[in-house]
Formats: sequence, structure tokens, C-alpha cells
Amino acid sequence: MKKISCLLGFLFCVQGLFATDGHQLWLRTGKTIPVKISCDRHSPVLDIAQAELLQRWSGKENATITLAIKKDKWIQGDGFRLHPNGVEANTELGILYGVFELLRRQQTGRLFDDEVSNPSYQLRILNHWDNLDGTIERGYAGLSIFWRKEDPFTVTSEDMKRWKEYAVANASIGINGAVLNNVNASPLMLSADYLTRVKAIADVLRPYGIKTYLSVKFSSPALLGGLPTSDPLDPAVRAWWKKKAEEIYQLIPDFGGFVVKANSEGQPGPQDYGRSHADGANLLADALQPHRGIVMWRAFVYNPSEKDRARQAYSEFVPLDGKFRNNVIIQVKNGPIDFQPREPFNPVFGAMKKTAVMPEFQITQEYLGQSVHLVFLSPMWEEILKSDTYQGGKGSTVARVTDGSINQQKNTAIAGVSNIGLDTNWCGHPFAQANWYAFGRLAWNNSLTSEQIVHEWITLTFYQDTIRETIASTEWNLNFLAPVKAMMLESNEAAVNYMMPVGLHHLFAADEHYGPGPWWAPKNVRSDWTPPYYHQADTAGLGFDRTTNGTNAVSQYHAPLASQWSNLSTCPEMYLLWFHHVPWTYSMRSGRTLWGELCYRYDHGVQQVKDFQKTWNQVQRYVDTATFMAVQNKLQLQTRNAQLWRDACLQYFQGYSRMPFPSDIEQPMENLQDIIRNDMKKRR
Ligand code: GCV
Repeated sequence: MKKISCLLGFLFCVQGLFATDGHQLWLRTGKTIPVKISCDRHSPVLDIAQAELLQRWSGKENATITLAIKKDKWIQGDGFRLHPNGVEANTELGILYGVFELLRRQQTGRLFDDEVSNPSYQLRILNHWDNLDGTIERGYAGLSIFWRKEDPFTVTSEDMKRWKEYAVANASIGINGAVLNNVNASPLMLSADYLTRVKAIADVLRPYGIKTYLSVKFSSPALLGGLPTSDPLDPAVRAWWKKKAEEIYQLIPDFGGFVVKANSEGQPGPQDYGRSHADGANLLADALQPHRGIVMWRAFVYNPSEKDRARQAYSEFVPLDGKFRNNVIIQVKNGPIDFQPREPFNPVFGAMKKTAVMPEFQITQEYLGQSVHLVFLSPMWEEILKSDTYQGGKGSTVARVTDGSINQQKNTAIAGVSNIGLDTNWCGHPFAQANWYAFGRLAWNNSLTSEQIVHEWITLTFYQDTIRETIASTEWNLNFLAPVKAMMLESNEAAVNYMMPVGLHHLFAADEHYGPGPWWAPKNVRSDWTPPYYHQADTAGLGFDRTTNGTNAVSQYHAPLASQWSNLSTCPEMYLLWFHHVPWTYSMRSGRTLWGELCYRYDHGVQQVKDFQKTWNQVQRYVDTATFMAVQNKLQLQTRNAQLWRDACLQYFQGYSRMPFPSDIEQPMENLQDIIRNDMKKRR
């Protein structure tokens, strides 16, 4: 009896004491250990740095930490130097970032002696696709933290509290900008009432080093200003933007600038007036320039008449290289289509030499299982950042052509489409927090490995004081850290396997972008929004021919990639069906036929998720009950959804391959007609 109650007591201790709702993110506050701080200046930023140290210090009791602003030629921008007695930086924000790094080192046990850390990008920005009515386009974690439908202009203490927590979380990983509204922007964003609310948000974010930016609708001069046109060369339009910029800077002197989605998916733009993207971007750049604001002009453009959507951004933007003002940055999605589970890098990265280009990653999992699937996105971003564009010869990686290492550019930047909302745990899935974290860490240092990032995140998030006190670190490392790390690092490839292996892309049923629908092609929908446009399955084979025999999109890449990728035998198999229409019986490197390989990959993806379930079930002892149950339930749903992907895609493609399922894979659990019928029912 005594034994049982001891055991229960232990379980209660482990399960009960560190119960968490996830709201603290990776910023846990454990026991307070006193620390002395020597800092000879006061300012809002430095006061925050000191408060963070006092609140989260977990080093030697009563140690003295010096925070010093000193000129140091090795430190760039808001970088910092860490040394055993403190932090040095050229700027106050450098001190703040250094303090967060110091705390992270303590909590993750990574030692340092004397180390300088400089940011890879000057601007590290979250894009919120938040609408003014509080909904979020592609948001899966509740409503907006910035906007709401009812009583939209009152700023409550709850609002301020959230914005402050948001600012702390971002500053802790070096994020220094937030675009507060959807790129499908409402013209009302620039109205006086909304700008007053933007000012309130900016005032809260400022001491944490976060600048505010807005997405703007290109036709605002007509829609909001009542002008007869929004033509970028019209003097009245130019005057309108200039005045609007002045109004904004009156309210928010350090306002960052605008993001623009123009002539894309129905949004207005300069082409509506026979003008170019450069005319449009330069109009706004000129209005912002006196205030040192910037324009992030998106290259996400495609129209239904183009034979291959993947070619379009390059065709429209590369001829304009050198025609943009130097406060314009072209914001380019990582791949040429749209945040698919796997894409080769966008060829625009390798092609622009005289215009600043910035990567746009998607943190919210629009195409990767939303807030249901556990998918750690850092390996995908790492793969893109490390891809060699060969722009200036070997070693011209996407990271280096965008961070200023290769091309001289006034501004360097990176953006991530945020995954946060009003959900208590911010991101819906407890593990989706890792994607927010990873984006910030890679934006600060684009050569970090996913392994390092995930190690930090797991330790910061799960290695609570109560665990430290009751469980030996060797046990925790072996039984929790190692398996959970392995699961997270494998999760992106698993999703590629069960959704779109071997270079397949955009196989989603309908616009919700969640479940499989390789058959989905309603008559009233643009063909480049339907899966058959992308997979091109027929009885001869599968895949989109982007070689010279097809659309020749492969020629948008530099040598040697163009020839490597256009040759079936040298094309990496992960991009095979992206660039080639491949016979079903084609022999893959594994020795299987293409059909056999597809069957193997889809099934392997399902087995990987089943293994994640096993991994998670074995770590129950180290996680609080609420988090454990939430993740367990989501993994169950993920397994079911992965099975559905496999069953739907393989049976549909079998209609073309006419080849049998290999006997060593799990056979489909649901028949294709039932899957399609259920899918239709859901949509009715
Ligand atoms: C904000 C995709 C998404 C849209 C998104 C668009 C974009 O098409 O499905 O929701 O719109 O990308 O990035 O502009």
C-alpha cells in the first residue's frame, strides 16, 4: 500500500506540478535564482533585458553579469558578444538578444567562452495573414491577436498583455518585425481608425525591437482615397501615397514599411494600368523613402493562361532586375509553386543580381497538415537555404544570395507566414510552436542545423524544473530528448512520403489544402488550382514535364542544375516528378519501378507516423498530462489522414499504372469510390 501511494505521489509530482497549457512557449520560468546585474544605462530596451535576466536566470547564485554597450568591430548590427561575465553589443537591442542567448545557453547546457553572434538578416519578419474581422487566412490556432470584429478599435488590457507576450517571444528568438495584416489586404487597413490601433500595437512592440509593417492594397488610392485611378504613374496617386506615408509616420515614427501582393490571385496591381511591377513597387518606395521605410514586393504571381505556373515569377521579375529602388526587396516564396511539402528552390533566388531578394517561408502549415499533423518544418527550410543556386558559381546557396554575402544589397530580410492565433498555446498543435521557434533561429543564423534547433526547443520546452529535480538528465536525454528529437527530424520527410513523394505536388482536394484529391477538377475552377494540372497522370506515366520537351522551366536554373535536373538519370529522385513525366515501369535507384517506389514511399510515410505514435506513447512519463493527451490524439488523426492520403493517391494512380499493389505493403483500407464519395459529401 505504502509503495502504491509513493508511486502515486511520484506520478502526481511529475504529472501535476508542471502542468502547462503551453502558453509560456519555450520561455519557461523556473525557480528564481538571484543574480546581480551591472549596467550603466537605462532605457526601455535595457530595462527589459535586465528584467528578463532577473526573471529567468538559472546560473550561479549571486553571479554578477555585466551588460555593456561598446564599439566592437566584430559585432555587426544588433549582434552581440557573449563572455563568461556578461554581454557586449553595439546596440541596446544587441544586449537584449545577447541576454536571451545567455539564458538559452544556461537552460540548454551549451557552454561558451567568448563568442560573437551576428544576425544573418537585418530584417527578420513575421507575416500575419490576419484579416480585419479577426479571422486568419490559413490560420489554424484561433482568431487574430491583433484584430477583431466586435468593438474593433478599443484597446483592452487583455490585448496589451497578449501583444507584450508576443513581443517577448519574438525578441527571444531575434524576430524584429511584424506585418500585422493579410497580404490579401483590405483598403480599410490604411484608414485613420485602423492606423490608430496600429499605433497602439507598435507602441507595445517597440521596446522589444519589433517594428510594425502593413500589407497594403494597391488600389487603395481609388478604394479608400476616392481617386479615379490607382495608376502608379498618375501624379495624384503618387501624392496620395506620399501623404498616407506621412500620416503613418506621424503616428509611428519607426514604422517599417509595406508588403504588397499585386496582380496575383485577383489582387489589383500596376499591370491593371499597363505598368510593371517595378513601377508599382517604386511608387510606394518613393513615398516611404523619406522616412526610411521599405517595400517588400511579393513575387508570388501566376495566371491561368500560363502553361506552367512554376515559370511565371521568373518570367515577370527577372527582366526587371536592376529597375527597383534600393528600398525595395522582392519577397520570394521558397519554391516556385506554393509552399508544397517539397519543392526545389525558387529560380528567382538565383537570377536577381541587382535587386534585393528575400525568402518567404510558411510557418503556418497550410499544406502540411495544418494544426493536426506533427511536422517540424526546419529541415525543409534548411534544405532550401542550403540549396546551391550557382548564381556566382559553386557555393551560391539561397542563404548566401539573400543574406548579402554574394550580392551587395542595402537591406537583407527574411519573412515567415505566422502560425499564431488566440489559442492558449498560440499555435494549435503543441509541436507547431517549434516551427515559430525554428523560423526565428534560422532568421538569426541561417547556417544553424535543424538538429541544433530542435535540441534547443525540446530542452527549453520540456525540461522543466520539476523534471530536472526528479529525473536524472542521462535518463531524460536517453528516453525523451533522443526519441522526440528523432521523431521531429523525421516528420517533414514522413509528410512528404505520405502526401507527395518523388516530386509530386499540389494533390489537394479543394481549396482547404488538407486532404488528398488527385482527381479533384471541378469545371468551374481554374485548371492551375487542380491536381491533374500538376500530376499529369496518364497510362504512359506520371509527372510534369518541365524539360525542353515540356515547359522548359528547368532552364530557369543555372548550370549545372539545368542539365542535371533535365536528365532523367541525373535528376535527384526527390524532384523527379516535378521535372519529368516518367513511365510507370521506369527503374528507380532502389531497383523498384516508379509504381513500386510510389507504393513503397506512400506506405512508408504511414508507417513512419505509426512509429511516431509509438514513440510518443513511450514518453508519457516525461510530459504533463494535457500535452501528452493532446499530442496523442493529434497523432491518431494524423495516422488516419496519412492512411487516407496513401489509399486515395495510390488507388487513383493505379487507374493509370494498371499495376498491382506490391504484396509487402499494407493494402488500402478504404476503397477509392468511398473516399471520393465521402469527400463530396463533406463538401456539399
Ligand atoms: C494569402 C496561397 C494560399 C492563399 C495565400 C496565397 C499567398 O495561394 O492558399 O491563401 O493568400 O498563397 O501567398 O498570397
